[in-house]
Amino acid sequence: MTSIPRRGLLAGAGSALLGLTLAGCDQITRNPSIRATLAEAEGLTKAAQRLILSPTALAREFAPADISPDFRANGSLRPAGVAYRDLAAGQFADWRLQIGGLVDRPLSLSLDDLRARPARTQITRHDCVEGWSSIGQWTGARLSALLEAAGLQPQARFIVFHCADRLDTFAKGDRGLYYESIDLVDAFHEQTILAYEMNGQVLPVKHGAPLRLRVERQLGYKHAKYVMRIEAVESFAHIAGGQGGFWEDRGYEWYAGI
Ligand SMILES: Nc1nc2c(c(=O)[nH]1)N[C@H]1C(S)=C(S)[C@@H](COP(=O)(O)O)O[C@H]1N2
Ligand SMILES: [Mo]
Repeated sequence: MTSIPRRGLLAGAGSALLGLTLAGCDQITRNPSIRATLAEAEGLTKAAQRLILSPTALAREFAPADISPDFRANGSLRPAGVAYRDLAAGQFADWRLQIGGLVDRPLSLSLDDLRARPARTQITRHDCVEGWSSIGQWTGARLSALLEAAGLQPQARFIVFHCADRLDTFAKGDRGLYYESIDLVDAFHEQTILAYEMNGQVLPVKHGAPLRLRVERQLGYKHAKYVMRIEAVESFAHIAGGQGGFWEDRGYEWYAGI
């Protein structure tokens, strides 16, 4: 815990807040790459949130009665191109999730393979930066278990999610492949899953079929839909615009804590 950035912020915060911050950190700080991530000052927003929120604190979970009858869909609603069309036509039987980069054992997993891995179901609220929220139930493979199976190398500090869709923005001619990234604190968080089910059904195309990220303590744009490939990296500076995500390359915060 001594490596948490900007500890000085806590100076006047009192022992109750300090106690909350220290709770549950033991396990996570045993991992050297997580320690390294915590050690880097990523900017005040993230540092401040991480001080108040323990690395293992859960996002709020809801009851089945709270599920939104009409969960909104946003951004890409169906990736263009024959490759995705053919995969979808075959119920994604030929689709494989690739897990590579800084790992000892690269993996190639079918939906059935993913369903056989440790899973989690959670009912959470999705908050879009555009100002709407919806509550849904998500079931998916725990990212931590997949990364443990692949064996992260010590230099790995971020997990990048490469998606199937290209997105246009309001700016003329601005178009790019959607991607996102998270640090190892969020990657190993209990509620961070790769969801293949929504509200007890197979994940619909408009919500990111066959697989989408749920990273519940952050805003909607971090929740990459249509995930095709996962890459462990030391830095994302060499990817696309270098800011760690499609919207981050266009000015959004990389750490989008709620
Ligand atoms: N691949 C991909 N992932 C994406 C997006 C997108 O356009 N493409 N939009 C993001 C935004 S801004 C939000 S709010 C959520 C919307 O998820 P939903 O369609 O399931 O509501 O997906 C996020 N993930
Ligand atoms: Mo969003």
